[in-house]
Amino acid sequence: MVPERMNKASKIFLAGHRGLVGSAIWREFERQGFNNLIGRTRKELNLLDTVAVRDFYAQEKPEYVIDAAAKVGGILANNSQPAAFLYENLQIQNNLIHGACEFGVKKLLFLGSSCIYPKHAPQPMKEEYLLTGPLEPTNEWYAVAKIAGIKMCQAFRRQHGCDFISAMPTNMYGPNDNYDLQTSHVLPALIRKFHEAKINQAPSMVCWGTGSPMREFLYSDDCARACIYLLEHYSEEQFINVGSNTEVSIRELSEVVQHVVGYEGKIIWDTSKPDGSPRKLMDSSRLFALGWKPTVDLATGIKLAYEDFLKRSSSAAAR
Ligand code: GFB
Repeated sequence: MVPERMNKASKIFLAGHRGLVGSAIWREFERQGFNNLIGRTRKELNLLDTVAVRDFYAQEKPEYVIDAAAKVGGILANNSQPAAFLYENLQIQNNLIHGACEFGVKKLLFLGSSCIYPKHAPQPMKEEYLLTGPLEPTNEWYAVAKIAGIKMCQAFRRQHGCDFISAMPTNMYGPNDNYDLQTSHVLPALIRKFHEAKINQAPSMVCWGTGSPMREFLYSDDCARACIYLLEHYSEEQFINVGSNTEVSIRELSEVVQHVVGYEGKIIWDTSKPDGSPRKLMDSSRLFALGWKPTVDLATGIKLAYEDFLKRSSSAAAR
C-alpha cells in the first residue's frame, strides 16, 4: 500500500488531544503548519458512545485520525481498576477504528503501549515478541485492550483494505502530564513528591517498590514527531515500536529527579507497593531505520517537565 501523503490542509481528527501525547501531537502539527485539526473534549464527544462517535464521523468526515485517546494511568491505577482499563479502552478504540472504516478515513494511527509485551520477553523487545508469553499482571487489562487495538487495525487492513497503522510508544513523560499521585506514572509522581518534600522541608520522601525495575523513557514531543512521521511515511500491517533506546533503573531515575528538583532529604523505598515489569526496553531499530531519532535526553526532559509542573502549580495557586 502506498502511503497517502497528508497536506497542511488535510482534515485531521486527533482523539485525546488534551492528554500527554495528544497535546504534544497537536503542538507538533501546529508547529509544522497543519491548519485543519479537529479536537473534541470529553464533554463535546463521549468516545465511549458508539452512536455519538458515528454521528461525529458522519458530520465531520475527517481524512486522518489519530487515536491518542485512552484511559491511562500508572501501576497503581492499572492494578486497581481492571474493568475500567479493559472496558473503556476497548470501547474507545472500537468506536474510533470501526467508524474510521465506515466513513472512509484515509489513514488512522492507533497508539498502544510497551506493556503489550510479555513480562519476561527478551530485551530489547522486538515487535515480533508480541503474544509469545504471559503479560505483566499489574497491567494486563490495559495491555489486552491495546493488543486488541493492534489486531483491529490489522484486521480492518486485511478485510477492508484500510490504511490503519499502530505505534507502540515506551513510557512517556512531558508537559501536560498527570500529577495525581494515585493515578500518575512514576515520573510526574516523583516530580511532585520531591517538590512537595522540598517545600515542606521533609526529612525523607517515599518512593514505591524496590527501585530495581528498569524503564525506558521518551519525552512526549519526541513521540509526537514520531507519530506524524509515521503517518506520512509508514503504511505496514506490522505495528512499530517508538522508544528512546535508553533505560534507567527507578532508583537512578529518582536520583536524577531529586537533583533537578533540589531536594536534600532521604529517599525511602516502600516495598509493599508493586514493582511491575522488571524491565521494559524496546527495540526501536525499525523506526530508527526509517530516519526518526529522539532529540530530548532524559536529564533535559526532566528539567523541562519540572518547569511545566512549576508553571502549572503557580497558575493553580493564582486561581
Ligand atoms: O510509571 P509506573 O506507574 O508504571 O511505575 P509501569 C514505574 C515504576 O516506578 C514501578 C515505581 O516499579 C513503580 O513501583 N515507582 C516508584 C512509582 N515510585 C512511584 C510513584 O510514586 N508512583 C508511581 N506511579 N510509580 C505502566 C502501566 O507500568 O506503564 C501502564 O501500568 C502503561 O499500563 C505505562 O503501560 C506506560 O511502567 O510499571
